[in-house]
Amino acid sequence: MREKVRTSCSLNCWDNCGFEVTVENGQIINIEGDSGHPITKGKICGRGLLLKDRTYSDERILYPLKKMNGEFKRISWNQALDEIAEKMNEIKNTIGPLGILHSHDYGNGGLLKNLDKRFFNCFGGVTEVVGSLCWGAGIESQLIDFGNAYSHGPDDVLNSHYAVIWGRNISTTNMHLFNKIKEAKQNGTKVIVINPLFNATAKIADYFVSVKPGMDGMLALGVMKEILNRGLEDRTFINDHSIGFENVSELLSRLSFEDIVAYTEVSKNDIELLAQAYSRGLTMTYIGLGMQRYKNGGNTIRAIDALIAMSGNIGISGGGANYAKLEVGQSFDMPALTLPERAENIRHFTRMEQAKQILTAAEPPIKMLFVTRSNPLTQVPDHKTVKKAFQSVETKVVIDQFMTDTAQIADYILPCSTVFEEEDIYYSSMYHHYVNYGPKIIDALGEARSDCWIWTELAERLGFGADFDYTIEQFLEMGIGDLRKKGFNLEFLKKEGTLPLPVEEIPWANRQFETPSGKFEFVSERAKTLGLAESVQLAFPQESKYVNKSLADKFPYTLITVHPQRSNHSQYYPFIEVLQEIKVEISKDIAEERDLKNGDMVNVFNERGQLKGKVKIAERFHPKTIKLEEGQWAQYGGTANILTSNDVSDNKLGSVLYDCLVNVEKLF
Ligand SMILES: Nc1nc2c(c(=O)[nH]1)N[C@H]1C(S)=C(S)[C@@H](COP(=O)(O)OP(=O)(O)OC[C@H]3O[C@@H](n4cnc5c(=O)[nH]c(N)nc54)[C@H](O)[C@@H]3O)O[C@H]1N2
Ligand SMILES: Nc1nc2c(c(=O)[nH]1)N[C@H]1C(S)=C(S)[C@@H](COP(=O)(O)OP(=O)(O)OC[C@H]3O[C@@H](n4cnc5c(=O)[nH]c(N)nc54)[C@H](O)[C@@H]3O)O[C@H]1N2
Ligand SMILES: [Mo]
Repeated sequence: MREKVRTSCSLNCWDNCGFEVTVENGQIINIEGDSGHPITKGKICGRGLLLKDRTYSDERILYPLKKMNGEFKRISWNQALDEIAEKMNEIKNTIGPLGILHSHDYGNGGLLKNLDKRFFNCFGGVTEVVGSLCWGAGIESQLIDFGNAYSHGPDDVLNSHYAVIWGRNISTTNMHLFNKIKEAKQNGTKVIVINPLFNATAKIADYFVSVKPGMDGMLALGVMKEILNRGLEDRTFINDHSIGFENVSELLSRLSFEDIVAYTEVSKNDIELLAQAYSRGLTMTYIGLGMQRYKNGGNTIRAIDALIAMSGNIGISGGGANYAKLEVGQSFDMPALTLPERAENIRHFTRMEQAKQILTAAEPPIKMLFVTRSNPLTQVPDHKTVKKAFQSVETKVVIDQFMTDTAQIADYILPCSTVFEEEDIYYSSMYHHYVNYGPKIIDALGEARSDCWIWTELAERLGFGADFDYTIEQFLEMGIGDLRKKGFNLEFLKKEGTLPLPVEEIPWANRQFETPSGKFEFVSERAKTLGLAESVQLAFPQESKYVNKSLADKFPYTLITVHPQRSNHSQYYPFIEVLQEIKVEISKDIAEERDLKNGDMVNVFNERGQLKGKVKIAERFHPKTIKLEEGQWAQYGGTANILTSNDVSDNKLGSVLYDCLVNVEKLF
């Protein structure tokens, strides 16, 4: 029998697409977009389509594996779970539960994926990772400025005169926003793209502003200075709804346009154009994740927030500082699901520095590692240190579907099911507020099991089975919590396939901010208490001539390691042949300086490591920039994170993935 079932994409992405899956005799035979989904409207990308191939791939791990004498051998679930539970108890009883590190990311957007935290909390609390490789610096900045990180509803850009896509590549990473921007453009909205790399998003721009990597904060300062010079700032907002603007104007008075043009490598003309767009309004800004992956990333986002605020683009339809949509994840009852109060003790490592911290941890040292929903050996910066640190841990458990670079070094691999083999609900706190229902559509292949099943079985063996003695439906209800009172319920979601969360269409419309002062904070006491700068500063990337001249002399090019169009991070490299070759895209001036032609093989290197790849010259990249795609597997040449630094951003919770100087040499 053939039937069509509505479900969801599970990938870590802005779009959280609705799927319609055709099933015949218990097999998925086709995936297409759910045309009834109000946001994604039947259009999905290649990554979504390939979830079927991932499910049925011959490469999939379908049985628990244990490494014995250097080789993986199939074992039973009982053996795997008994041995892992025994090891956990042994560590708890000798050095304490903090000797276990839970390293995870967001490889799957299901609500019940958060049960890993419930498991480790109920165990007594382990060493957990905090901060984010992805967007940590910007989130922290918006928490400081606004008190939270909210975005406008997807349709509101149709009311904007200008849409500024600042440091994002939406044509590749957020296709439904890209389509919405094209619609807005037809409606008369002018599109401005600010990026060091001219990409497919830039192609639809009315204005493209090419900026020196890591200098966007300075650019925002320049635009504010121009707005002030013209007397076009929104004095009502500044006086009535913000505090501390004097600090920003004082900083601006110390900066000349000559300096700003020299630092940003953006012309005065372009600065004037941006000032005009922002002060005329209504200007919708899509603040990207790219430009906060620098040492000065937190400061950059605070400067851009400040520009959007002082120009009067906050809390109005057609405006906005869209960075994240945290109101989505915050709608669920995470404490009920994860039971934080059950952890007696917790130690935190940052995601960026986890490897360094494993190597130096004492009292207790890390004796056991659990990796869930992530592939740190490919995705975490400073790969050499990550590999060394992870390998040094006595017992390593990886829950995954594939033999990733991280799974390769595991002692136990526990095979988990895919989105089609388990029931959950899916959301993304990035772009829109629709939650998708994902029913269990097919039986799990082989002996793959859901993460939830794995935690339940382990909890039983460890003596807290009662905390997991719930059905999937009960867990989902637990997470939905008080949303029921607002008309969002599981029954209705199952029937409809997707439902909107009750969130504001226009954040901060009432000008009541969630900061300590209740106002937009150009100056923040909270930041000061956290040991951070209280307001926007003059700040540079750490790997730049302004901070480290000798490093910049040795390694003159900035390496930006963006997200691959055809893969979600590392997840599709084994399936797509063209991805298996490393492509080094270089700006024209580098080609001239190093005498390189398209197709030449080069070595990209710095003090952390090196990578080999094939040159492609990009005519319109900002001078001295190189682009690589992240996610590459070791067997196909190695991850870009061989070259990146594991330092943390200025506000301690973000990565500095793109704050990375390299050199290139031609290979023969
Ligand atoms: N196809 C695909 N889509 C994805 C993902 C994927 O792996 N593949 N991943 C998903 C995830 S987890 C995320 S976080 C999002 C990320 O979505 P995006 O933020 O759109 O994607 P990135 O590749 O991180 O893009 C960073 C952008 O920042 C630019 N950039 C780098 N440095 C600077 C700078 O100094 N200034 C400015 N102005 N721009 C700069 C880069 O050129 C690039 O265009 O995408 C999601 N969608
Ligand atoms: N150089 C560089 N590095 C980067 C970035 C960059 O731009 N440049 N981007 C950063 C960003 S934005 C992000 S978000 C991170 C992403 O980092 P990761 O989340 O570690 O990246 P993925 O490759 O998506 O790995 C997710 C893993 O989870 C597995 N998985 C999928 N579904 C499930 C499931 O249901 N359960 C379990 N247990 N596992 C599952 C997948 O098979 C895959 O191996 O990478 C960061 N690293
Ligand atoms: Mo991300």
